[in-house]
Amino acid sequence: MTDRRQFLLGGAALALSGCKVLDGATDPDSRLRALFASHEGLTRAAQRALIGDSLAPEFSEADIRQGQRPNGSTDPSGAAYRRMAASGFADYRLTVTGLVEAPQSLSLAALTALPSRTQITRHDCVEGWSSIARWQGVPLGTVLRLARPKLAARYAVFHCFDAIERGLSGEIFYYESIDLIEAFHPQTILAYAMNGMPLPVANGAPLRLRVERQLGYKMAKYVHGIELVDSLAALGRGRGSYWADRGYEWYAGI
Ligand SMILES: Nc1nc2c(c(=O)[nH]1)N[C@H]1C(S)=C(S)[C@@H](COP(=O)(O)O)O[C@H]1N2
Ligand SMILES: [Mo]
Repeated sequence: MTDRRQFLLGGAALALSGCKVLDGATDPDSRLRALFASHEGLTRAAQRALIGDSLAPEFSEADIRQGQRPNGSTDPSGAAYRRMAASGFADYRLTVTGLVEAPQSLSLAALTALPSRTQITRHDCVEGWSSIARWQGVPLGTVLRLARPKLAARYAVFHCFDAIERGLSGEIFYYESIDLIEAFHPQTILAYAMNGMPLPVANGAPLRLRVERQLGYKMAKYVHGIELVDSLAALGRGRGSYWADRGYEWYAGI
């Protein structure tokens, strides 16, 4: 409110003072300067209201009370995944495809060689439980920058190894998506370690997404592919994620 009022007052001052405004701009006490300052404040407030500037809370080691409870898929049964797991994910590749200038195929060694971020955060599952754990991984933004997103890219889609459903029409593999603002958020990481250990299979080995401002189902486990797209219409039933296609929110803000 204050910003808005100052902005309006500043506008009136500008209109009244006519051609003197440029001189006034060098005077530190001038209303014109106040106008510029409050206008900057307004722009920042408007942008933040739109894109969100919040960091999810981070905790201390002492807040980690129990292991991360595995939920959803906990042991993908596909032959390719089982083979990879048996060899310690030595053959694992993360692909980055779609609307990018430089498609990527990254080994775990390549991913862990990139600068990492570690964060102790709380995971909230829509089913009503939470747990605090320490996650280490490479910021998703770092990986996307390697692939150089094209201007048309709007969403990052995550393709996973686990068949979450087996029906008459075949297997449905878990899929999720976030927009590029969330993708470049500093706490959005591709985690390969949890509580100081390599990520266990039950929690999404070898690589799982952490999107700390949203609910657990957004945090795709067993990720093998990231695809940049301009629309979610062609994915699943068109709402952007396995669970969004089944009635949950696509933007699952906490
Ligand atoms: N690939 C994949 N990712 C997934 C799921 C899943 O079944 N498959 N379940 C989701 C849900 S509902 C939750 S709460 C978290 C659970 O993560 P955790 O097993 O590490 O606790 O993973 C999410 N990501
Ligand atoms: Mo969940």
